[in-house]
Amino acid sequence: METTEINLEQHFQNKIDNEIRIEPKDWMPEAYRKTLIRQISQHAHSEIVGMLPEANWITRAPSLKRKKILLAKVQDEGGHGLYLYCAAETLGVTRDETLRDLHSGKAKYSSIFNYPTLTWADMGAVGWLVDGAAILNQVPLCRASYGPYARAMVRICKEESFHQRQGYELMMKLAQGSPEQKEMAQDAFNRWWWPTLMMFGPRDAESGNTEASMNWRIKRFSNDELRQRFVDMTVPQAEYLGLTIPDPELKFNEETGHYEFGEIDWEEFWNVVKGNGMCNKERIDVRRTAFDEGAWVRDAATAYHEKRKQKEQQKKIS
Ligand code: BYC
Repeated sequence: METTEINLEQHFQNKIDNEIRIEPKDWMPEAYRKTLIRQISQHAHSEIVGMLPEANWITRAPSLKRKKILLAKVQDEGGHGLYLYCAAETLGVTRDETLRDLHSGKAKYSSIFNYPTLTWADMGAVGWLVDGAAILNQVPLCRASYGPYARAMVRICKEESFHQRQGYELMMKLAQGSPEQKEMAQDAFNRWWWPTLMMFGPRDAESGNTEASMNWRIKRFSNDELRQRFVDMTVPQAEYLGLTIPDPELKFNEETGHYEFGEIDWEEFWNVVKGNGMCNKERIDVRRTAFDEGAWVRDAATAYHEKRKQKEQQKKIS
């Protein structure tokens, strides 16, 4: 490494260690840039693909109030995806490139969105569990060292907290409803509990990116730390709803003050991550079709922009 590059690297790490944000025009090591592009674009894809399992229920929401809530939530997620794609663009990657990687299957997105939403109760379980997990993971990202990512996360987290609350409230209504409704809530809980624990990523020992991401203060907590926090937070919420946690090994350890839980099915996790989950193919097919069918909108917007530019130039000349 050249002396100047060592100095730049040292200066960069000093800024990180002193909690000074890195901004788009600042010098940064190539590996930091690549890690951010990977994480931010995968996060954006997760938001966009995450709209699909819920959009499935908009036309079947049981009341006008629930339909409005669900519509607003899905729209928020579209917005989150857009802020995040913009944050990724500040690192020198184009929207076309990130979308190409999603459509070709090269880029990952959260494993959780490859599970089907089978009943209305799944809308409650997704809001309560999936958004609950997302908040735990994302609140520390509001302090990520890269400015545009951290700032996008502040707004996203505010909206996520409403998403989580509406999910818990929906589950409460079902859990306090008829025996059939309570059964639906329990069934949804049984199906979403384990996939939600997988959202936090592989065990720390298998998490190849954590060490560097923590040194760069992109990640503030490891995958296992956040997963444990989620279990500790969610078990009392499930008990309050009167639902049974689908884990016979779950028990509270008085000494550590934490819940111990059973082994996650890591084979299932990696299978889903590698593209072989229940809905992987369907999700990507829907995204590809939406992209192709939206080409005329992008073309029209570009043509309109060009026309306006030309008109403004003509005005300046005359
Ligand atoms: N699914 O070294 P690791 C939402 C990959 S959206 C798929 O620990 P890292 C919502 C990982 O990418 C929620 N892949 O990685 C939206 C890596 O592969 P690559 C999305 C996963 O990055 C709509 C490999 O496994 N949230 O909440 O240090 C409706 C090894 O992992 C998963 C974010 O994206 C997974 N679950 O840590 C409702 C948050 N886990 O990339 C809700 C931002 C791991 O090296 N992202 N992999 O090929 C993060 O915080 C981190 O990227 C992760 C993983 C904690 C997810």
